[in-house]
Amino acid sequence: MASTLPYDVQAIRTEFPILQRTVKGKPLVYFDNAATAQKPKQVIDAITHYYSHYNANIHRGLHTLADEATAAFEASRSAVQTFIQAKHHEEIIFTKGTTESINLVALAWGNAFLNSGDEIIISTLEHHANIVPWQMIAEKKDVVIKVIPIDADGRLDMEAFKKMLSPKTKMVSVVHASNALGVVNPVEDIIELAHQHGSLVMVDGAQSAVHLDIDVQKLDCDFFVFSGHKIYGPTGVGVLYGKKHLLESMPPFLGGGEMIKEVTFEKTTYNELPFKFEAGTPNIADVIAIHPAIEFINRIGKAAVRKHEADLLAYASTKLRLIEGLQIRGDVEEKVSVVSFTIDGIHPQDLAILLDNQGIAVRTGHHCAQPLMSCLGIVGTTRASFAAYNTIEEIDVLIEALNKSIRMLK
Ligand code: C6P
Repeated sequence: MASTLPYDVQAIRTEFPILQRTVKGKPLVYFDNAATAQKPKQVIDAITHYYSHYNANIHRGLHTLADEATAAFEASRSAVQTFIQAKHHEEIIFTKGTTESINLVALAWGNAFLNSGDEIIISTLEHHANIVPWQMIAEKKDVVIKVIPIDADGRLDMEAFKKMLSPKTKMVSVVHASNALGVVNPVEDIIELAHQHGSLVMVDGAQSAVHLDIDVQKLDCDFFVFSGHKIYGPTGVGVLYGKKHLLESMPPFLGGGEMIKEVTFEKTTYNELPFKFEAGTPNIADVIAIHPAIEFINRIGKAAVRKHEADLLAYASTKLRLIEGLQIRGDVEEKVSVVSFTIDGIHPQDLAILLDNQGIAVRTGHHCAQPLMSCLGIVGTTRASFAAYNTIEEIDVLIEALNKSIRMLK
């Protein structure tokens, strides 16, 4: 396919050491980016540099290393603030990842503000991380969870959503882009409608933050969450964005050092934002390494990457549609670069093993979205997800390997 690439993909590939390796004697084709993206050298180096040159605890020490570590940690917070266009620095809370961020809101906000009979709305497309924490708090608080249905292609039924909204709705928590299908939800409309009914909205941006331009002020979402490792950063670090007045009104999630102002055995007063929600020594090195990950994305530009990934998705989808018995799940216009498919008579797990033997990493199974799989009437899918460093040639390798695997399995 003749594609006018907006940047030099081969040059970008040289920044990722792992892309040089082989798997089972074949060049690695890494199409499991929705699970976790590979890391450029700058991110890996930032972690090594921290431990080699200025490893120290932050916000507490009165010495040079502590000052340097604190400055780098807070510079990362500023980079995240700009990355998602948050109004205030202190609206950025560092967590372990999307999962912890959602738990923080569900449990800390939910404990304080949910009452018996209240309602929470989620969607059929949710990852387990945006289902289970709500079930935990719903059980405790006697709250009802409602689920927005989807059509056969994974589009949300917005008419059904409108009918679900009522003064009882206290929180709408929806995924921005589905990890299992790639479908992008109309979160702008969801936020506007929910706000008209007085409900808060949390957006699970685990799959959208790396692909889409995020402006939390324009979106007007109340909470936005994502993970560092899916934006070319390290594992073990994520972000909770919350509107300042909401975070201020919420009780802390965890108690301990850093989150306090003053402790006596009789009473403790809590620290100001963002420290109120960052109890204990944080994952300093990995928070610092989010900064070069964001710089990497900004250097190429999200629009250029989006164009490249859209080309990859269109090419892969066209080729996949030619395979007999193959069905793309979530075959809609508004998608991030995820293609999920099933093949008649073939179990995704068997396919994954054969693809791995040919050096290709894809994800198979329910993708931590079991209710979605049940709704679609399938056990799981095979999912290929593309990143800035993937190429058309790699898709050709996948298609050839798929055809070979199907011949072996049928
Ligand atoms: N999805 C995937 O392969 P954590 O694990 O906390 O970084 O992210 C959880 C999570 C929450 N929401 C969505 C939409 C997600 O995609 C994920 C992670 C990975 O699809 C691992 S299951």
